[in-house]
Amino acid sequence: MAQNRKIMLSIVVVCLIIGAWLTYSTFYASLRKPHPPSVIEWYETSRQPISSLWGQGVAFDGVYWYFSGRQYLCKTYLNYSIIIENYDPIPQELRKQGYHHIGDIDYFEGVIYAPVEDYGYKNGTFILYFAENLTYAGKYVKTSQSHMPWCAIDPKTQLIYSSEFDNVSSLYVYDLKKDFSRLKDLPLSQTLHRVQGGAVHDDSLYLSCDDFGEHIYIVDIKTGKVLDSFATNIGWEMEGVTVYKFENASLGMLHFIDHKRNIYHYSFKEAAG
Ligand SMILES: [Ca+2]
Repeated sequence: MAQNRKIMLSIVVVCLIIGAWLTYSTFYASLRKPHPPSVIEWYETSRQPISSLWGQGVAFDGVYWYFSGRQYLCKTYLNYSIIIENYDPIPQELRKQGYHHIGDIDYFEGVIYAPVEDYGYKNGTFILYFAENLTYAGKYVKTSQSHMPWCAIDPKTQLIYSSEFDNVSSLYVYDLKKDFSRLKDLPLSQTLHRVQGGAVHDDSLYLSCDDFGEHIYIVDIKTGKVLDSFATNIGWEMEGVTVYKFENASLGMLHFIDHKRNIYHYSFKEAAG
């Protein structure tokens, strides 16, 4: 009997110790402040006035800027002085069909990809231009998109991303390697409004939206998850965006334009959340 009582006592003591330890560790964990996660804080590094013709899109190839207007393309030096302009970029054949509005362009391997809308918003169309001289490259691809405000190419995968303009709950993904065939729709983790521009950098898609606060959204291009966003509060219509990390701190990494007024350069720092 005494032996049994000893065993029971030992079990009770062990249980009490485990219980006390669990209570203590839970209590201690609740007392400890969670480690503040580092968050990215975006800030404006500089801005420059732009030509009133450059109010739709922007791209950068590592050396030159490219700007688009509704029916206009332009290539400039880093200081925005003009190298070449095209005042009549939409091929006659497409103009006759009502194509009149170039959106936010992108650059990839010597070619400018322009997303172009028609009056009836029937078939948003990619039109390709030689980046060297901004002449029509002899290729366009119609899609079943209604609006086509922007396009952005992931140079790693050669996938081209685009979307409708408003109430955007998913992205369209086309494959350049398969002659722009529509590969899939990528659902977003949140619905975005008035999407005006896009650019891919390091597996992230940067979207510029003319929503309340003129936000930039950063999307994981593999999952569609909105990873981060911030309000620019520029107070003017948000337009195209491009991403290129400059050594020059005043140029930063993220670059976007408003409607015919400025180009803005942003950089980021890690801040305690
Ligand atoms: Ca762009």
